[in-house]
Amino acid sequence: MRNTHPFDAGRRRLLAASAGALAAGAAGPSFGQATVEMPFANGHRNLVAFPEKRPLIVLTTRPPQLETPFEVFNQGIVTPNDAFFVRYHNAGIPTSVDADKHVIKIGGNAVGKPFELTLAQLRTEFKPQEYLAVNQCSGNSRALFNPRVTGGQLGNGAMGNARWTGVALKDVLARAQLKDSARQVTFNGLDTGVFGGGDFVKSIDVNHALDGEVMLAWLMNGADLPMLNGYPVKLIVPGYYGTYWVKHLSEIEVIDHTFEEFWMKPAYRVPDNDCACIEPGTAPAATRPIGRFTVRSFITSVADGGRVQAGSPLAVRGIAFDGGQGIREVAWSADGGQSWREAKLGADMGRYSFREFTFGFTPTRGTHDLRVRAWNRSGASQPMEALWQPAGYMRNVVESVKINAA
Ligand SMILES: Nc1nc2c(c(=O)[nH]1)N[C@H]1C(S)=C(S)[C@@H](COP(=O)(O)O)O[C@H]1N2
Ligand SMILES: [Mo]
Repeated sequence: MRNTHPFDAGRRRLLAASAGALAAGAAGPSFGQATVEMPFANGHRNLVAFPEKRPLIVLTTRPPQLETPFEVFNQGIVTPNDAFFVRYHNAGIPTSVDADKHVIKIGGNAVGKPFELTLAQLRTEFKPQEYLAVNQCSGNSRALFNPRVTGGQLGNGAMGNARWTGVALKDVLARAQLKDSARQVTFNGLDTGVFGGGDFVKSIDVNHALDGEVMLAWLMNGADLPMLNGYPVKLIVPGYYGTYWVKHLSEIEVIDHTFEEFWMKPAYRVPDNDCACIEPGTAPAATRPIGRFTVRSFITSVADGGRVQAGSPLAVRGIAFDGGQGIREVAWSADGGQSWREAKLGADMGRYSFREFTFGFTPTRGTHDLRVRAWNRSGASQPMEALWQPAGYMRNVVESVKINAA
């Protein structure tokens, strides 16, 4: 295990990159900086390489909020660490962590035996496990909401699929001697709150925490976690929105009540009904904490507005995922959803992973409105018309990719 972290060396780069982004924002693209136009109003963005990252789409620099350029999702089912999106709420983020000194404190009023774990203990005293799982921000695709909503104006790149290696939270909690009163488990990381909602702390129910799948991971795609993705250890909550995947994990508390501090209430809640949606402009009657992903699918091999050759066979590829049932079927349409055929599914890489699909057709001259729609193994699918909610979470409409064949 190493003491220092490349982020240390990259710290100057972080500052330089931030300054560059600010300068470019103020003075326009005359600095020669790479920029991108996202497909929505006010979608002009800079592409900047933060430490351990390739150039990513910058939403904010302090704290870093970075989106993955969508073409990355066509390059493989696993999202490379240096391309993986970054989301923070508070500016007080760690820029170097001594992995040999890092400890995770386990306590709370519903444990019989509080204790501390070093990373070395975590790695050696429990049985490791690993699986592929998608991490997706609740607000992924928020900028596509209509009517628009406030919050980070993200395109579709606040998601990624990685192989996570760690140990089951269940095994760690087994050492703490949970009391019968245990109701929820809270998670805190090294970053600190400066204003607004304060320190970022999340919670899940104790039954969920003990499901054997929720894990404390120190490897991402076989390598140390990038600093910006939670080095040296991060909570993995497969199938659940990224808000629960607490980075730089340092404190776990088992408590005898439902935790309702800012980041659980009022933040990160959805309308408490079947669609987690309401009519635009109305207010939800009741809310609940956001939970599992809805079903999504994306064409990755061709972008909206793309040009293809008329009369030649076109191979189309994409990805689908859901909250953990696994994808059962993907259908495709080249006529805006009037007629549908079945796509071919790629290898099953686990029920929390992206699932590849492919299909082919020979476009005639003109515009074709391509759509894909996925179903999971319990029959849940995607709506044809976008659902709306005030926080801009959980978008999963069947998207339209219009291509031009000439
Ligand atoms: N410590 C800490 N963990 C955090 C957050 C944070 O602000 N601080 N943001 C959460 C949110 S909302 C998301 S979407 C994911 C993003 O994970 P990533 O930055 O590794 O892609 O981190 C989660 N974990
Ligand atoms: Mo998020």
